[in-house]
Amino acid sequence: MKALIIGAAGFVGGYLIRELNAAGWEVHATCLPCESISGDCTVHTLDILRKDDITPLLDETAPDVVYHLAAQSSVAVSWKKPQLTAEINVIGTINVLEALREAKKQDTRILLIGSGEEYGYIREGSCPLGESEPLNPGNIYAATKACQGMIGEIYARAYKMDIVMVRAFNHSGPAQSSIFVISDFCRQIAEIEKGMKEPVISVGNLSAKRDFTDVRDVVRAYRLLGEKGRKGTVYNVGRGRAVPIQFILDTALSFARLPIEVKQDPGRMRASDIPLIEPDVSRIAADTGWSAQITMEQTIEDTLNYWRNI
Ligand code: A2R
Repeated sequence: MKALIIGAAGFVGGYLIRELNAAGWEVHATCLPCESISGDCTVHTLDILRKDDITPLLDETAPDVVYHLAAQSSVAVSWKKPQLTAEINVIGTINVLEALREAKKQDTRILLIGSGEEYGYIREGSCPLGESEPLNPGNIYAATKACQGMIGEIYARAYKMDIVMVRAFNHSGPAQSSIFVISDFCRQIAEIEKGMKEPVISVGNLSAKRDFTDVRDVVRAYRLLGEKGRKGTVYNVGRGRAVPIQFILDTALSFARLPIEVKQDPGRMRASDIPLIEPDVSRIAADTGWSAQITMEQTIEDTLNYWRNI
């Protein structure tokens, strides 16, 4: 199998390259001219806003599966730069789909990577969230990802293209930005251990329950969906078992090498934190056999060791 990963310089891209390599795939990967990619793959530069550059790349690489990871993926940035977020996440995706359509690459599968954030302000009692649950995005990033998925469904239906839509819930692991909670706690602990910070960890709402999956499990799901997903179908990717943020804190602290005080920081509390977000992952399990295998304890320990070693 041959893959083209668009937007491979980010957090998930490197893991996906390794996953596909290990399964014997040939991998082509793109990044912006200002970025670089490490891993066993052929690297191309591509800005998805330059549509005319996409078609020659598809011709040159002739992939069986395109993984579309390129995005403006930060919720915080999406509030500050809504036009840019919509441009990259919506127009950029349309550019990729149009290039595939025009190239008449009907047999090329494309995975559009969306987000569990698309469900947004969920109804009470609606967890676990099935893929047919209404989308009610609560931020600009989530709205653009919901739009990406809807456009994907339209292209799949109208042009019979082989498109698979993914709604990935929280994923984490070594090298993730510390704006995300597991990485944030682990980074703080590592900095305390190195004497860079007083022995106090700042935390937000610890009672909210969220669903976390190791990024290495997530990219295995992406590989399997590339191989076995049903065309035109939306898949939740997650563990299917939410835990309170308190569990992450307790686990991370259990690995700490010295006593650490916990301090609630009002700046980290969100006004409208939804108490529970948990996906129903029975569809991906039924169609691909996938389920999350790596324990949260392992993810947290590996992430802490990452921060200790940089
Ligand atoms: O924003 P940058 O400079 O970090 O670059 C990101 C890149 N990217 C683009 N690539 C091609 N053309 C563009 N116009 C463009 N704008 C941004 O896509 C970054 O290198 C990559 C996305 O990687 P991350 O932001 O690290 O996302 P991550 O965690 O790897 O997630 C992969 C996908 C994204 O679509 C998320 O929204 C979704 O999974 O959850």
